[in-house]
Amino acid sequence: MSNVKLICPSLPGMPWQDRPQDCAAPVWRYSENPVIGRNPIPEVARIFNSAVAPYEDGYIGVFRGEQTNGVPYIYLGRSADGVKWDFERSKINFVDRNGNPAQPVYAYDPRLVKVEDTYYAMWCQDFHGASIGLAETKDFKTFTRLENPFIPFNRNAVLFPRKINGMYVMLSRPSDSGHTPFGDIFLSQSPDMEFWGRHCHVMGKSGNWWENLKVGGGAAPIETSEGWLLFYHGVTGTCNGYVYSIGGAILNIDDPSKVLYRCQNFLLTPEEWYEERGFVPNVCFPCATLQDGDTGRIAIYYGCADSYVGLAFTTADTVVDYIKANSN
Ligand code: BMA
Repeated sequence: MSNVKLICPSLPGMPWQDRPQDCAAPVWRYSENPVIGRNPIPEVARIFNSAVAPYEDGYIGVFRGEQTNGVPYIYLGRSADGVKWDFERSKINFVDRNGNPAQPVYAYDPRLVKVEDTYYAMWCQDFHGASIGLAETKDFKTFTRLENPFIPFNRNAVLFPRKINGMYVMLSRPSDSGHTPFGDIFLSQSPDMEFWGRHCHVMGKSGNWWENLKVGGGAAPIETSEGWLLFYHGVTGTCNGYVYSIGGAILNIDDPSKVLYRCQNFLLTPEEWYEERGFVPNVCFPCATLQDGDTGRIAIYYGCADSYVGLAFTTADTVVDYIKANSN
């Protein structure tokens, strides 16, 4: 038995289910999935690829809502238990530093990461092509846009939850303007969340069939005694389109551009009806986790088939041991 420590606060009320007796997998699904179904609020047909965080007595999140006009946007949601969510009817209103409206044309695949006393949301938006949008909030009432960190084309930005060697650190995935058939994970640093540089390559596609086309950052990396635990998505191409699975890697704690271990097996791949059937079939797309520093429990929020949000569970010991044992 290993004893991997999660270096994070305790979160005793987080969603949790023990691994079923008959399950040997390193990550297991919540029995009541999907936790967000279709038509969650008027004018929003589907919510998926969304991110949550502990906030006050419960949880808060930024949710990708596919409007009934087909344009994706970000909606705020709140939950007492992390499972049952209430959404605001209207989209998040972004403002610039002067308080003037600063709405992106569209916004999708948001992540939400707290660094020190500020929550940062990052998403994909139009900036003369697909690129990363960034905003900060302290109260979830005012979302202030920051400079776009990267030029187009780029997607899947994920901030680390603390500064490393005094710098903010963000993963991203340079891409093209379409359903990009390639993509590696890069790392960039900033002293102030405005100027980004020191770009490094972290990892690309691999020879493992489930991630032999492209990879992209998923949930904000989790600090552990073994390094940064990264859940990411890996994509393969089939004669019927892309298949998105969840992969796992462990990055060096002081220099997370260095991959210490990378699991050759997927951690979760489309198997259930809500992952295999939907607007885009065969998609498991992780965007956030909750974790409890006392027990090592981890809950993964992932988009399912571009139609639903699912929850899956693991523990620090289980998943880190599995990644290390199956690393190539
Ligand atoms: C990617 C993104 C994701 C989506 C996935 C599968 O390019 O657009 O939002 O989940 O494709 O359609």
